[in-house]
Amino acid sequence: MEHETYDASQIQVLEGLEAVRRRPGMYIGSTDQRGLHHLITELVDNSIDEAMAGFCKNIWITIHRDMSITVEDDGRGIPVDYHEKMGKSALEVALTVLHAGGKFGGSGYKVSGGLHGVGVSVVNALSEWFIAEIRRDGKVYRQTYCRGNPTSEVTIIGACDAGVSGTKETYLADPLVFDAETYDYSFDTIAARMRVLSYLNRGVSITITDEREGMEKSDTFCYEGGIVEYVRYLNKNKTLLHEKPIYFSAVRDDDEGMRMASVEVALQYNDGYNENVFTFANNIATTEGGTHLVGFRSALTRVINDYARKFNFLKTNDANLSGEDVREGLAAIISVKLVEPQFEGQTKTKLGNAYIRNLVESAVNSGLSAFMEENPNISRAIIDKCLSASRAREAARKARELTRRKSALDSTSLPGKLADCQEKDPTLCELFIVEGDSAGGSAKMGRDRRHQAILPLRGKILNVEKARIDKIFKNNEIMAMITAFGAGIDESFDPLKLRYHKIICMTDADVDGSHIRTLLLTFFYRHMRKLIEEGYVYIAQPPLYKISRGKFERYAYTDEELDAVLDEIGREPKPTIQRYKGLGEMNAEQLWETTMDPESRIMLKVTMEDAIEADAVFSDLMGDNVEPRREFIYENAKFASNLDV
Ligand code: 0RA
Repeated sequence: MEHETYDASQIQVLEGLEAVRRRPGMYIGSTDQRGLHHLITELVDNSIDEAMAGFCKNIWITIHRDMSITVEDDGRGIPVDYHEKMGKSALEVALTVLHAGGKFGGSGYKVSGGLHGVGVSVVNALSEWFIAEIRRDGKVYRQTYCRGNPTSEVTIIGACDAGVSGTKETYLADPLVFDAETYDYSFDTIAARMRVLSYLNRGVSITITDEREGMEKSDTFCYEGGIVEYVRYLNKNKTLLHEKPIYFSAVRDDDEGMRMASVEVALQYNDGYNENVFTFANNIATTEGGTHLVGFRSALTRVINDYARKFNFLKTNDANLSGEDVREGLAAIISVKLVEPQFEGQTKTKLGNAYIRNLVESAVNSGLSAFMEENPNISRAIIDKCLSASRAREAARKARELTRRKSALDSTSLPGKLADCQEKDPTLCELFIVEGDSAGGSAKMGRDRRHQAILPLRGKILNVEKARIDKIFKNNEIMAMITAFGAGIDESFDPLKLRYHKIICMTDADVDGSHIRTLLLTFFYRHMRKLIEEGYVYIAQPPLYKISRGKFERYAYTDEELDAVLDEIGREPKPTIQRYKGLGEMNAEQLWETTMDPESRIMLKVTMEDAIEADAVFSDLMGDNVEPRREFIYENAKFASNLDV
């Protein structure tokens, strides 16, 4: 047969999308729930690009009942005209050619978001079906696809008002590609991401709607104040040193006058002891920092020290305020948008472009020093705060030295209530942190003492959100954990010294249990962040129910599971259903077989997938305001993802 229309670009397209289907992880990171959510982000990023170019105001995301997803915007609409070189419409090119999405034909597309920048064709390739609907020039165009291959031409399916335009994409993520066990959307996770995106792109309205049965809800995020409102949000339950966040921005153009980069900074001090500085490059959270953060920090330290010297808050013989001193109680957002961002570091979340340091540094230098000159009262409050941070740090250093001398930080003197395991290889060892003495007793008896250690927590765990480091070192429960873990704390925390590679929080499935778990996670997050980042922390999942009838005995860990068991064994004749309220209700053997036995237990691995959202949650929970805390606890803790069976 003759192949007259044999077309090299066609082959490349297929190879491109085939590669995506063959190795999806290379393009979207993973095929678990995270990868599933990544597809949504990928489409939303394109709409955000359109918004950044000034043409789109609204974005709508819908989770449908059949688990398909729609992302729609009111931008100009992906062009549908015929693409001479490619031999097909621009729309089809965008949907079938890797890296083509949004990068062609348009002006104003210099700054592009997207973690991998792979675009809509990757989503198309990984979808069982995909429908693109474009509104432009008074017409509605539509094209359909199956696993990346067009199943129709671009067809005009109707008319719309001439002034109306936009892009609507609906797809079903391919069940052949994504892991069945985690094929599920989390409204909260998506909403958290959309909230951040709308803070970072002022004025863009993002609506997310869940149509799934029994889960119907909708949320809209739109912040006219952009990152200024983001900073207010970070500080929302805090006592403030100044009412309005301080804001600066700057841009840099290249020699031809093309926009190369823009930077925005918003900051506000509260009277607390923590630092909440979050940085972004092209809407991507740069959790490893980078040149923008370096520029910010050095300008902040310099401006505050200069001011303190000039107005004699620091005397000639006083040492300078340290970087840590000037960041105590600081909430800040740094958002840069730039052409060709370089992402470096272990997780590719460290901004590398060197010139950005200068841009941010000079923006903060001039902006902040002008602000301080004009606002002496606020400046005095900030400097007072920094000075007291400096004094506290000195006291803490002494306290630390004292504890060190008592060798409390040294694992040769393990805490008395720790029931350690026999194994010494940390990779094989697990530590269960158990709430209360009675559960602690059962856990000690039920465990496999060869590799499982038990640390019962008795007294109150300190709320570290509200305590400076010197106080933290005086808390028994915290000291017991530090010593048991053996890896130090804060800057000196070293995961290589950990004595256990699984640290498992085992708390009751009630409000108190959830509060204790949150206190623990807050402590880890604030003082041993690597513990969470590097995946050492787990949450034990004790069963909620025991179902028994005669000799039959089964545990259920969720309400759905209870239903399934009842379906299986029949609801008549009536089985006995015991609802566990606390770990203490189980004896040693039950605790072992339901919760601790590595062969059969279910544990949730704690991740910092979204450190910013987590931090907002921590602040809600631990801040000065009591009300949000209640709300949250009843909504139940959301730190855990990644089922680790
Ligand atoms: C290229 C050129 C033009 C618009 C777009 C891409 C575009 C892409 C996406 C993806 C999702 N939403 C989008 N909206 C717009 C502009 C062409 C023109 O009208 O001049």
